[in-house]
Amino acid sequence: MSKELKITMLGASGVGKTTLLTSMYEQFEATSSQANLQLKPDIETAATLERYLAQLKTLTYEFKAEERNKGIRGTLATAGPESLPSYIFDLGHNDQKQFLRLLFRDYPGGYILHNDIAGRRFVQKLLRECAAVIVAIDTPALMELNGRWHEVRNKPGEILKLFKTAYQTLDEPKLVIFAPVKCETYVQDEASANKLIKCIQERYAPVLEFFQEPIRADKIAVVTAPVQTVGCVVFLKVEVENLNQPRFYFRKISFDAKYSPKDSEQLLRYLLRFLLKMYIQDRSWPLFNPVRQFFKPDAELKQAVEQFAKGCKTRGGFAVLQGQRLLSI
Ligand SMILES: Nc1nc2c(ncn2[C@@H]2O[C@H](COP(=O)(O)OP(=O)(O)OP(=O)(O)O)[C@@H](O)[C@H]2O)c(=O)[nH]1
Ligand SMILES: [Mg+2]
Repeated sequence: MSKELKITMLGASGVGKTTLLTSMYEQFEATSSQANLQLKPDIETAATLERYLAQLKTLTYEFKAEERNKGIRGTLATAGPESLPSYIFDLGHNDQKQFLRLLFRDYPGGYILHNDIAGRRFVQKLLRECAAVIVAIDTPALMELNGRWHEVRNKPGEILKLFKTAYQTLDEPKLVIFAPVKCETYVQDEASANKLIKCIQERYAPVLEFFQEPIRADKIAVVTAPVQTVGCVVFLKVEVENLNQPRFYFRKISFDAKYSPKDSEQLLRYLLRFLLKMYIQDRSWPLFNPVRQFFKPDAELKQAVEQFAKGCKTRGGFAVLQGQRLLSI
């Protein structure tokens, strides 16, 4: 039986789902090898994400940029949800044959809208079958003007409805990572980073309350993990166009600033920490059978993952909001 585990992105259009996936890819190989782990993308995955990486780097070409005319293009699925690829990464150790296949799913953000029946059904299915969910957050929309554009951009109401359907009854534990993107402006010091966490707790309160309900509180781990996907581009201003649509403008921190992403490997560290804990707990959760087969009986591998997972940040905007027990190794 193949050892596969699924992880899905979640978020509205343009919040940064594909960017997060791309910046994780960019950092995976480097960081995992430091921990004596190998995380290899398959050929299609590498080709597609390399292309997105080149697009993402264009964000640093101009000093001032209005979003959407630079960077990654919106994800399309012309042939419907089933035509969307999985992004495949094989996690291994010491070039051993034994590996765990991580399947990441991404899709057009329009799928979370209430009028997209097929898209929503697809996202709900992903939420049920995935061990972990990465909720991408458009941070300038969350933070600027007291969150005036948060609803319009991040659609927290639709996110809540999707979780309410998919997580009504949970048989196995889940990891939910709230990942603020385009957050360079808001994590430059500890005080601003703590303000960012507080805003997430306030503006996603209904979702967090749903996760804390007794029937599921012990089965969901919730983490905040701000990822600086470009590193050198910060928020400049927001202007309101026709139809009351906000347009966000960004600028580079200096003319010659280069593409310098930060912390995208933290998403992998928290994910592996959670999977390792599921293995250690050794409960008969079918979703985690692949993890059991992967770790058993390889003590060295377990140690390598433990080492890697110990690198999880808990400051600078990183925090475990719920389910510490599901992450303590
Ligand atoms: N300013 C700024 N823009 C960014 C950053 N990261 C990504 N972007 C841009 O934000 C836009 C949206 O990012 P995407 O990753 O395409 O968003 P998405 O959630 O995949 O959007 P859909 O595919 O349409 O659902 C793109 O144009 C990115 O290039 C960042 O750190 N700063
Ligand atoms: Mg996309």
